[in-house]
Amino acid sequence: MAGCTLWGVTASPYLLKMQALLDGAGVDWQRWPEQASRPQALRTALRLRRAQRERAVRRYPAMDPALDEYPAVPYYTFDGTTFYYDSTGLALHLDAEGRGDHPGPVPGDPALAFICHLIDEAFDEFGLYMVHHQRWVTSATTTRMGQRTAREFAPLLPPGLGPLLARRLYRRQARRCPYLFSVAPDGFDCGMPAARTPPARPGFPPTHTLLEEAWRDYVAAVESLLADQPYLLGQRFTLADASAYGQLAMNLVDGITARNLRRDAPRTHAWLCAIAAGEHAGARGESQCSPALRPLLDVIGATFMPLMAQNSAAWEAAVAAGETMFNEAAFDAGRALYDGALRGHPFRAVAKTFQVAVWRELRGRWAALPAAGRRQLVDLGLPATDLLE
Ligand SMILES: N[C@@H](CCC(=O)N[C@@H](CS)C(=O)NCC(=O)O)C(=O)O
Repeated sequence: MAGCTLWGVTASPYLLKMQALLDGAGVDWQRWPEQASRPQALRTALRLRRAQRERAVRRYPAMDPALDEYPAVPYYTFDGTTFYYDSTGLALHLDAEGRGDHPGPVPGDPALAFICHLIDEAFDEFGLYMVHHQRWVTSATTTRMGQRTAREFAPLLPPGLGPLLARRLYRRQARRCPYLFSVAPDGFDCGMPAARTPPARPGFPPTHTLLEEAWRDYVAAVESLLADQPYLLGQRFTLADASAYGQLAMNLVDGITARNLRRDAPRTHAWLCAIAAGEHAGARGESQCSPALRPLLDVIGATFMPLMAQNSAAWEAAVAAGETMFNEAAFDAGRALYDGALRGHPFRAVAKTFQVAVWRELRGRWAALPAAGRRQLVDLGLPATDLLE
């Protein structure tokens, strides 16, 4: 079976998710540029750049050109010419094309498949905010992400430029914290120089407590679930595990957060390390919606789901008011901003089109679920279903 070439860096939770999906499917992979020769890395970087310019990069099964945007990383290709992006897209790609010789990453049962996609998107969209905050705020003094990423880009860099890239990455990512929902209180000090200190922003309520409480609750929910079963949805590895792994494992290299994980959630820490080592490949067995899922569904229903609903409402209102700029460009320009609240914590954020697409897709899956499946999930304790209607 043809292998897969991933384009990205281990600093990205979505790349970690892609690696785990490929291991789970038994598909060989390489991570470029780090594992490529200089000519291979330069040629692929040029090809990818051209494909982006020509809007020829694909998303499986389809891209929504109005709402979706190309990321910086990761990308994947099976033939070195056709490039794809999106980690959930890779899961569906593997599933549909029966690549690999293991059962697909999405359970067949419709109600289970819905929960699988809900957990996947919750970690993709809200998980990112929590782990980015853990890296750049909680682990600001111990993360080595800059040097690590510069090392992984080395095949593309002129000799000696690594340290400069590392320095720029630290500053860039700290500066981007408010766009990724992590807003510091005024006068915040993380023990680092100002250029590496995640900023406050006038008019934006601080969100550090919100994100730290949520991270603690997500981790505790996973820890209790893994006491009952080897994976989030039962006996075998699914897309839900790949997504939770991608986000939570991102912090395994960040020092303070990794230590906190090992201390407060030893089972989860060991689970993440086992998936990183590919031990989930070939895991067989049934998937099921266990009552032990309840704490995880509760925190998803109090964070991810209401955030997606508020983001979609803000986007619709902005479009109705003639706004055309969204996502990071709008955030930097102070446009398409909205006020909301999660778990009693106020926040200010920018309307994100790609999250409108995520929420629209999830609501579509809920609407397509047979009534018996919805009832089963409501009986299981799935919260906030009114937001899905
Ligand atoms: N939906 C994409 C998300 C990819 C993504 O957001 N990647 C981040 C890096 S981890 C990115 O490109 N952020 C924009 C940037 O850093 O400029 C996936 O699942 O693969």
